[in-house]
Amino acid sequence: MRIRTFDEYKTAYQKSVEDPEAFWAEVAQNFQWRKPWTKTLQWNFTEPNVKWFIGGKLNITENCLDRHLAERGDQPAIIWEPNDPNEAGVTLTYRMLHDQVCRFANVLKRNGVVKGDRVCIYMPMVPELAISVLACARIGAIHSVVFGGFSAQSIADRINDAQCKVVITADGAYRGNKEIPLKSTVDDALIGCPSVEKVIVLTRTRTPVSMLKGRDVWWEQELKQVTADCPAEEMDAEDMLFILYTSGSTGKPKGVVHTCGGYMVYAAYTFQNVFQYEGAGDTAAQVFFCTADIGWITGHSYIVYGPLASGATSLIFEGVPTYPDCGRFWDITDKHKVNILYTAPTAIRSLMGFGLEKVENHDLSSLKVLGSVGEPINEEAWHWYDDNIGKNRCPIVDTWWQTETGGILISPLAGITKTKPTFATLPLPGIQPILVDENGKEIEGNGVSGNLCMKFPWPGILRTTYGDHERCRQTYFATYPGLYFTGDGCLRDEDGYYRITGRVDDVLNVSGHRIGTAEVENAINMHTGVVESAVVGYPHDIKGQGIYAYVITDQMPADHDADLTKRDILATVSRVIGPIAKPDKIQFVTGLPKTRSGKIMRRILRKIAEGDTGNLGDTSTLLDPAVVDEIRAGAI
Ligand code: 6R9
Repeated sequence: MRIRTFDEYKTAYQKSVEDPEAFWAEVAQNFQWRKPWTKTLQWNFTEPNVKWFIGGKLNITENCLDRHLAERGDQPAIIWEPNDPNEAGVTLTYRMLHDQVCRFANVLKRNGVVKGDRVCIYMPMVPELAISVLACARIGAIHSVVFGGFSAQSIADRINDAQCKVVITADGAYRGNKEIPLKSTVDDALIGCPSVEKVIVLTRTRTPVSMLKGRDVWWEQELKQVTADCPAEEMDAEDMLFILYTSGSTGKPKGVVHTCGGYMVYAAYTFQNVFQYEGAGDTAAQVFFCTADIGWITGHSYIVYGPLASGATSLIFEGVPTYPDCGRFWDITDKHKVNILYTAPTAIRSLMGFGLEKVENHDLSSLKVLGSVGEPINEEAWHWYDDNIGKNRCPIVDTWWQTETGGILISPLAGITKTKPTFATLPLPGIQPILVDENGKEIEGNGVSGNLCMKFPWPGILRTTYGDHERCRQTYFATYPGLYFTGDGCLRDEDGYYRITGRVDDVLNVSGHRIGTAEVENAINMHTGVVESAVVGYPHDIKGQGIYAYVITDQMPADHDADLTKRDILATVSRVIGPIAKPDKIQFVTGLPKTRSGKIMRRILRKIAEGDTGNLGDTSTLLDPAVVDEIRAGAI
């Protein structure tokens, strides 16, 4: 399962393409199955229908917990670093984590959760979040984690889409010097969620919360009622493990579905190989610190499942990189002797701005590998990370992947693949990328660019979008028949190295978060007086992309009102989606550039937002070319 040299990578890659089934069957032997699979793979990309390890039975928590007890029961599984560095942290060994997961799984059962039920989790980054996720998996309930920054409306939409029966939350969350009310946001959401029968509330901030009789129960009280004996539910390899909502170019977020067997194999295989994690054998377990939130796929695969299925030590950090000061990541690295740090370009860029003072007063010599994920990393950030954090002795793995892919698809293997700044380099074994032009024709050879697709399934690929398989087909498999379309543009250079250039659809990537332009427009359009809006991305020094909104109101706000109206619109977007979707810039306009068929020409709006107003290209097909001059004159 473990690749140690570039030659071994080449051999593994070749085998994975020539005989994918044999390749993945061999990898999957490294896990604990209750019953072996009878057929390794069945697939087509037309329906689509992808099944891995057919007939295999397992429980992912037996792989993440039980099987480690004999050999590494006393090794830390989770190290938790609280928001406030002066608060005591928590270290959970595999034995302790196993015990707590079993207990909480019994709490879920006590509250009526059975195999196949959906459970929504809206929690701070505390160990209990990982415990909740694993407890669901233990009893075969399907978790749907909603990032703690989403609004009540977003929670409600997700709960209703999946018809969740139970919500797990906390009274509040600490983030930097802020206290965020989670339970009261859940309360607002639940006004419109008839499927929810129970809410389990963890105590964290001990802010006053309303607790509804018959519906709301305290985590701590419930725990007193259960034992630590909870045998794992036997799951089919293709049973659903979780749903995770993600934004696309149209409409509401989709519930991406991952299943038990393939996802487990893929998350653990990529974790061990990409980061070259040491500690599975005789060596002491390395400390792995992924700074993502468990509310995103990166946290699912590389805080919880990948590391734990590999017997690793995973560090969970509750806070933000700039609290109490901009040296927090380096403080944590020093304090816990972090060996592998996995973070996002947006965090690196924001920390770069503070200079080196808070880097240099920490000992970073424990670091061995650095990772990057979520968005393209620019050359300047890459070098800053390499020079100042890795001191030019830690390989950087720029890992490209998506919620839909379950795990990393294109990335260097740490210390094995020669890196090149801004390049995700080469596909992992089992991954067959292909570049196509607009018509779906393959672009062969090197030194070319195109739309990035995959021509063969890997075990971690999404199986469907919850409750709407047709939407899955339409979104990912219909643009280029026979291929999985990623939505990303990509360059393959002369060495055959891949560089992801960004989304080619109407999806923005703001600070590593995926946000659909249509979603933001819908939210803006809900604001009173707004007639129409168009949202585009523009380059932003720290966030990667910023959100630029062009808004038509029924009455053009007078100068003295414009600022207030903008702030009101931001409040509406915050309420409808969450603060992460707030536009950075709002420009009031009287019209939008539209074609005669009524389509907004986003290309022009993008150029204006980028400040590139010199050459807007062909505007002759516009219904009203004069509108462009007005927009250009008022650009912010
Ligand atoms: C894991 C994750 C997926 C989108 C993806 C792409 C962008 C992620 C990247 C990257 C360039 C990288 N992306 N990693 N772009 N280089 N190393 O982020 O999942 O939230 O679903 O976002 O993020 O555009 O399509 P998700």
